[in-house]
Amino acid sequence: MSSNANVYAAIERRYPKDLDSVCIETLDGLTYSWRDLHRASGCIANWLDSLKLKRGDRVAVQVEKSPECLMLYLATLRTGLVYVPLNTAYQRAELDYFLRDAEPAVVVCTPPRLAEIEPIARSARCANVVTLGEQRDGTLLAAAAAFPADRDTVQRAADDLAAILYTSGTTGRSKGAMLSHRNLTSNALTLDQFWGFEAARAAGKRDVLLHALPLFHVHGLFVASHAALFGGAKMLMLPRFDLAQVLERLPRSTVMMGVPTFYTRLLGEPAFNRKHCRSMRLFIAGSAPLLAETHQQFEQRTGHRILERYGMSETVMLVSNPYFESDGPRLAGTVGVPLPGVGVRVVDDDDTRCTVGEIGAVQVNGPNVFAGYWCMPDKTKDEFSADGWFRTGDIGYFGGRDVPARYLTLVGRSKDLIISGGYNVYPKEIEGYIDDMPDVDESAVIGVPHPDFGEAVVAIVVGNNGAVLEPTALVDALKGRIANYKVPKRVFIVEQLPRNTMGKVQKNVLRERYAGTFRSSPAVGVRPSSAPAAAPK
Ligand code: MCA
Repeated sequence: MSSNANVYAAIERRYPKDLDSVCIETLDGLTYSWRDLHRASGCIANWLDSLKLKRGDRVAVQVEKSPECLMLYLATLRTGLVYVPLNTAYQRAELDYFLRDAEPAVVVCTPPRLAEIEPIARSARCANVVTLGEQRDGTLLAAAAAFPADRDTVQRAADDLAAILYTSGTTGRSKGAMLSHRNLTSNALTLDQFWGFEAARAAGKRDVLLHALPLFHVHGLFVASHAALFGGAKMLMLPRFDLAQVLERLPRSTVMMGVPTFYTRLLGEPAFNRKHCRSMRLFIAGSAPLLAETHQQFEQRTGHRILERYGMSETVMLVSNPYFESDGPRLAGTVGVPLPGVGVRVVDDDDTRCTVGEIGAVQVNGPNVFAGYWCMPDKTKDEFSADGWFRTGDIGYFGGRDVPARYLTLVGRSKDLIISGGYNVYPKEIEGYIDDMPDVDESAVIGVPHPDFGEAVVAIVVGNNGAVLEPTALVDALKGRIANYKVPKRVFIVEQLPRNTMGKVQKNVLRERYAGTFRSSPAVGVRPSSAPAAAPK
């Protein structure tokens, strides 16, 4: 048994026997075999080695989703470097922060943004800036093509750093969650068993995973891609969630992972029905709460009970509804049971366990829990209890009426977090930008219900000395400075913000006051399908 704890060594040990079988099929029908993946990531890894970097140096990547992006991730693992994926929506100010914080030795960006990003990388003392396009173009692949494919995977210890995932910070400053090889491998192996990939292989079946998530977050990169790579499954890789393209490929798929918006959009398509799901064995939802009514509507429409699970960038997956009946029922409205080998507890303010049914703070420990935040030892210390459990920042309880005691229900977040279409948005960051604008006295940013994204960002703004503020001007000023998904979908100008006797802004009052903002609006943010919804063939 190899003692190499490198994630890639674990993936390689599990490659299917037939290396020439298809591993990835793209939107255009292009196919990549497992051998292609292994050889191409080998060439990129050998190019990375030619830069004479040190183990643990960072590779920051802000590129569109593609098989080559996944190969770059695998190459980073194979060389013992640290992969730092960045949301493609991040703008200059955000990138400047991430690159100065992570101090990467390599930055990989899209060809069109090279002129904008290169100076930012240079100012963060990064000497190697290369590009990767969506159509196998860019300087990275051109450079790697000059290198041989053969190489070994460097030896890594279980607790060596494999990736840094930036997760927005309650105080507005994003924090780099440091994930080790052990965090990633232990979670992938657990999910391989718990979600039935292992059983499918044992039954001689090969899963086909429909992959429509971005590759710069845990969900799309470590949960979906690792499920396929550790499970020997074929990936039907879509650039993003496009309703028509998903409908067209569902009949050839067996597993799909998505945020709740994926499922509400499928339900919003009258043509979507059981025939699309005839080969499917599993629909998984996560990254944001799945409404029990969505769960029920989906089951009525398709006969499938969506499996909801609960994860974080800091812990990968920690709780999941069961796949196998023998592990228990799939209960709408709960996030399921702690995964095998993962400890989850609900505690009061003194970190004392709550009784079943009692609401408290959710804490976790186990091989999936990260080592801490990059260059933030004090912040890291605050996030762990004295006995070493990670404070998730979520509120919940075990059990409940007709719910077994080991099932966890989340009821909210102690941190001021908005989850919009599966993306985390922290109000403090947006409030900071708005409050810096001329004529603005103060602002409050909240999340309100949204038919498509689940929650949408809304800003309530007070002008300076009665200055007349123009909502669209505020939105335009924000666009181009921060990622679009963080920009308030609506801005309300008010005389003053509601405050409690302590003078603290009462965001709960604002959430109630503006709860109906999007109630009747059409599901905005829904990309017009590239073609009329495909009825299953
Ligand atoms: C796009 N827009 C959004 C969002 N996405 N606005 C708010 N929230 C969003 N999530 C805006 C765009 O800025 C654009 O605005 C307009 O909507 C249309 O953009 P488009 O790209 O066409 O949007 P879309 O294709 O409809 O994307 C919606 C989406 C996408 C499919 C829900 O956001 C998505 O794939 N979300 C998944 C995110 C994810 O992977 N989360 C996992 C992280 P404008 O018109 O003004 O330009 S959480 C995680 O990893 C943890 C560990 C876990 O447990 O999973």
